[in-house]
Amino acid sequence: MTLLNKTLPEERRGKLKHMLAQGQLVRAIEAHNGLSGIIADNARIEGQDADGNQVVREFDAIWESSLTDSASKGHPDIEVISFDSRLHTIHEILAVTKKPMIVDGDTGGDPNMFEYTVSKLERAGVSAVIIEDKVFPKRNSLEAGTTQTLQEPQAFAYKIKRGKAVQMTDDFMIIARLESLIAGLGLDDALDRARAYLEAGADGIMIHSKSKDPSEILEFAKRYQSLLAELEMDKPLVCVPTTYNNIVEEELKQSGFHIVIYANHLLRTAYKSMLETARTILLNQRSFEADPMCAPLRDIFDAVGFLDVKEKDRLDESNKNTPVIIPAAGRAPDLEKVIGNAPKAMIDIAGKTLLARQIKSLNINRLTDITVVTGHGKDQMRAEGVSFIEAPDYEKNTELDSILAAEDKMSNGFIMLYSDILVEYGVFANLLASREDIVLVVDNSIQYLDSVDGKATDYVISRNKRNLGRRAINFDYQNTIAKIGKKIDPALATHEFIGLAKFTKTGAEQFLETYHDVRQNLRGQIQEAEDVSKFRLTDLVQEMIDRGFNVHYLEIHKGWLEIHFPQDIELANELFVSTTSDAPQIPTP
Ligand code: SPV
Ligand code: MG
Repeated sequence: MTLLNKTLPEERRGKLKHMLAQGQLVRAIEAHNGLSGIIADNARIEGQDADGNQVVREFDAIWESSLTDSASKGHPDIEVISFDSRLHTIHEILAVTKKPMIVDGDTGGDPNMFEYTVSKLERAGVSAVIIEDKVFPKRNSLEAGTTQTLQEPQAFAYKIKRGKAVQMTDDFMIIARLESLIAGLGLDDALDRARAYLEAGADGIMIHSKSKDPSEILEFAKRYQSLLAELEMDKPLVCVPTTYNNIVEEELKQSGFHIVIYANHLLRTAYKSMLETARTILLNQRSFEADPMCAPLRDIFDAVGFLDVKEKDRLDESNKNTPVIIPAAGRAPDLEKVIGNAPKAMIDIAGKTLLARQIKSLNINRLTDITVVTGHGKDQMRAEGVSFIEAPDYEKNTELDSILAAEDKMSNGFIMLYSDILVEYGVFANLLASREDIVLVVDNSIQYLDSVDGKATDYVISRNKRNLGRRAINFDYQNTIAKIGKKIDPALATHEFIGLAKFTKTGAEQFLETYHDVRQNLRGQIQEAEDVSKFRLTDLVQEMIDRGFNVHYLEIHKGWLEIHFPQDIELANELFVSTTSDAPQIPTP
């Protein structure tokens, strides 16, 4: 649940009346703040009843109790908490819930005050207010020995009339609460008062009792039905079975009750367990022993919408303009006969350079911060909408050094794309959506096809068991790489790294930390590189894996081309010429 409860006041307000019109027993539970409101809104059980019927049970409405609102603010229930403060709690609960709310309006104050109360509650989307016929300032009804003074019935009836006159919709209900039994005035007094309040326009009656035995409220319910028949009215009856808590809902329903309110139970359980936890910590002088008494933090995060926020942050992060680094400084010895001294990025594929096609694929995925690292043939490098930087000492360096030439683009995460590959648009989209910190795009076709002779391939061995079945689902978090390198036995390889990878901010930190450590502190053979000066990207990735960093992969099946040999250019030309226009189409990169 989040603040985005998507329930407008006008949608919520009429829900209570609607439920009552359906003839259902409305089950309400108390809430005293946003979190308990979320519990009231979400609590649900599902299972089979004693007869084997499938049942789903939840609360239908929320009771915004004066007792628990006051107690949660550390105050007694004596109308000392201002209406504004109560309204604050009410708004807090409404913001995070969908269910209808019944507000405990205490005595309602004088008729003028009550008009404002009705107006504000109705506007907020509250479905009903229940006011009790005590004299202001009232005392809570449940404490034995408390003096309870009731208001003169006609004065209370007048207050109800005034309230009914200011309400603006038919949805809102004003329910009169009878305190005759609490004050020891008996059933006759209660029924006389019920008659007066109904005649004044009350939308229902709540009969309150602090007896442990439900017989007096059951007797009231019987006589209330006769009263309604006499008045030719049909108005709901409400009870609060806090003290007579043995009776079950179905019996209350059969006895003529329409709304049952569990008025204080969430606050009471919270108080008890908070006290126990506090004492347990004091006793042990640490929180270890108290931990099993606590809800996991993640449950709280989930309930209050923090996990939703985290997910949205992640999407924002992955959708923002992640910098792309294209290392394009190397020679292309296998292509020199065709392209001479030109860099591979400038190879013409059906009328456009390879680099221009890469830029288009990136832009379509809203990736526009592109840095091309040049070196060999740099004077011939041309492209719109990218920045060029020159790799230092590019004749001697590896592609990893070229990538690192763009180190200042890496701090918030980056995408690395080799300059000699063409990739379907959707692969970038999937890569951007991936959750993990380091994700390499790998092709699984080598499990089914022979690798190309003479071409050094970046083999990958996945940690997952090879799935030979026809059907499978991949979960991103499970897709981790065990080994990567050119010297891996092709028979053991599960995938081939295509030359596209994503690093989040954290992934980039791990990448740079490992790179700089290796460059500064290690000498001689490192992974497949015989010397640190020959250290390549795949060596660095393997080194990171060996140091315990998780390197994930995004698996594809074909969907990309590598331009390595003259025949690759021919194939690319064939594929791209066969598409008639520049318009994006699947799978045109
Ligand atoms: C409340 O919950 O505040 C009530 C019910 O008014 S009782 O405490 O039983 O009076
Ligand atoms: Mg109350």
